[in-house]
Amino acid sequence: MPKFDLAARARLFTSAAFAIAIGTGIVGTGVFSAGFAAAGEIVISQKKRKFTPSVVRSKVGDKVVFLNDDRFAHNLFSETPGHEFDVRKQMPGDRHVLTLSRKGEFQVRCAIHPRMRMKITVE
Ligand SMILES: [Cu+2]
Repeated sequence: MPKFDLAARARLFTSAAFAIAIGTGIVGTGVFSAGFAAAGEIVISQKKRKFTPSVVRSKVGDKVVFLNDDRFAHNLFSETPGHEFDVRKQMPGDRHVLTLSRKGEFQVRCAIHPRMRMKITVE
């Protein structure tokens, strides 16, 4: 059997898998828009010692992804009762994922840069 046959089959398989993935995505979107709350992902950039966006409204189950887009370390934390966390040192380029597990409003700050602060409201 010539070699290109195998390659052609591999390509066919890959495109079929891709089509299935797209199909699932469409079905998934349809199901979620029918009334089930899909867990969302909110990306927050830390750049020039600022959070962008600095005010976030979200739902229980959502994930907040904090990206360090600066060239120096940050240290995310919250002292709001019931929402405490401390990331410690977050190096440039690092991602930190926070899953929002309870309702409420809390402030996120940086222990290294006191002016960095933002608010997350979980509904
Ligand atoms: Cu910082």
